[in-house]
Amino acid sequence: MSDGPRRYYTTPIYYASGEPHLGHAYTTILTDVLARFDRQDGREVLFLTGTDEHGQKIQDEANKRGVAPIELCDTMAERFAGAWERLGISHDRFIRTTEAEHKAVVTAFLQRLWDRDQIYEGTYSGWYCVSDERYWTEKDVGDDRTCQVCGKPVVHVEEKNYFFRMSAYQAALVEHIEHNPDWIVPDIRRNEILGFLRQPLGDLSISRPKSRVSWGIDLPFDSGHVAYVWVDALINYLTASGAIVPEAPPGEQGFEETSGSWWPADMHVIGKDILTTHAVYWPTLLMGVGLAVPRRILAHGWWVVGDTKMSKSLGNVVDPLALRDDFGTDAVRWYLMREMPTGGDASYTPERFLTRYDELSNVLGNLASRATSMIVKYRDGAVPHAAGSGLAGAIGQTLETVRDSMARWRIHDALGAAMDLARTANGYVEERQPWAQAKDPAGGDDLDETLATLARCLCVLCALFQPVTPSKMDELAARLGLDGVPRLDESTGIPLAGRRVSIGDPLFPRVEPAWAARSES
Ligand code: ME8
Repeated sequence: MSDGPRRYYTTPIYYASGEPHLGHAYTTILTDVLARFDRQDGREVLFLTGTDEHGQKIQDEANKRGVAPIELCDTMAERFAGAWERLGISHDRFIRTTEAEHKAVVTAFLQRLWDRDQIYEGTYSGWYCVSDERYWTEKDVGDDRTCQVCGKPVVHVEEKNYFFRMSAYQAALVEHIEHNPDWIVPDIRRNEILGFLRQPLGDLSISRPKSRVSWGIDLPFDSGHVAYVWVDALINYLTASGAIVPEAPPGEQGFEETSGSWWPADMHVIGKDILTTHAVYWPTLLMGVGLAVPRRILAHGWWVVGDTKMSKSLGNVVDPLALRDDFGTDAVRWYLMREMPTGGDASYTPERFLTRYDELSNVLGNLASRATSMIVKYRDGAVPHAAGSGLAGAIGQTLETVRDSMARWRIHDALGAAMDLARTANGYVEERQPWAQAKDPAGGDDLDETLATLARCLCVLCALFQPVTPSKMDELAARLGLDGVPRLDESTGIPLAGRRVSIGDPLFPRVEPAWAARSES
């Protein structure tokens, strides 16, 4: 991660063969939270997401539906973009691998590898999983000949392929990982890759004969083959960075000089299912063309249902948009970020969703509602002129914990600490009993201090929750009479005395969709 003023974040680009589900939403919201947190901290951010539109999987799905591949991609790209809009994603660029700009960068990249003698022609004989677009060895597929990742049957292929000399970079990659302990986060994933790299690394097939897959980008040095979809897809991160200028003469295309562009990416956020492609194929390909590797890879865990990974091919997906229709965008974001320990797995259950929603409603929502109501009731809606320092210690400690957790990409801990501050503030209300202070003729100053403290705390909470619940925090900022959600570093000092506070509907109202019928106990 650069310490500089700019950060470039990416999500995987999702296959345009199926609808967005909760797993895709998780990665994208996680990246969004990181991007928003950095923007709020004053950094300039490039946040990239998009769709992966080539390869056999897309070709087969389009055939199944009886449409042209590009029609399927147009439909699905719109579906993903629409889902991200409805889930409050603040990406700066939505890339599609069928875009002319991307095709030109892939072509330049492959030509560059070819010119540097990094590619040779050979024959591939082995197993292939269409669903994951991956080759597997005899050992990988076992006796039942199924894919290691999705469990679907694999097919045997024997074909002419072009290979990238990936094995030549094994030692350099191991050295890079050993010298950069935080390059792959969390540690368990780093160790997994180091373990994988203890075996000899083979070369990488980077092409498919058109006789089998025609839906792809032509190899510049053999038009009878298209680029392997994973190579095509990984290069999207480079396309969007602006580092490569394909039409420039060789030597000026940007492969040597990347200053001024967004490359290298500060963080690729991915799921653990695609760790090898990102932590082995991608950096070695970059070494092959002479470019810097990304600064960090964050590989999160899986949302599971029961014991099984949630996935389209397994048919057990939860629709994030349906949840959002019932509870609102911010509730879905909060649940996903708070429930899954960043890097680990988590199980989706409606009960846990409700428990997390109750936290928003009963702790944060309740605090906002009682604090604003009391300022309106007892002080005619104006934040009193008082120090408001009653919770300064707790606020200071929370900010420290949040910053520390975010710096270690433990988003769930950062959010837990923010919610704990709201809990502490509710405790402060109980302890101070402002309703009693209001009745006490000598309690005026104490009441002012209580209310000013609560206003300060809400102001800080507004900044802390903004990356995860942005639209509700816009509402809260408006109710506190602020011009907008304050920056985190300004939230402790921004003047509040005299601001006009207003009361509104509950921020997180009680919701009872049929599936969420709560048992009375
Ligand atoms: O792999 N839990 O696309 P994809 C958590 N096109 N995250 C999940 C998940 C789950 N159950 N299921 C999916 C591809 N994801 C390639 C990527 S990148 C150059 C090319 C998320 O549509 C997670 O981020 O299969 C995972 O890595 C990604 O969706 C896979 O999406």
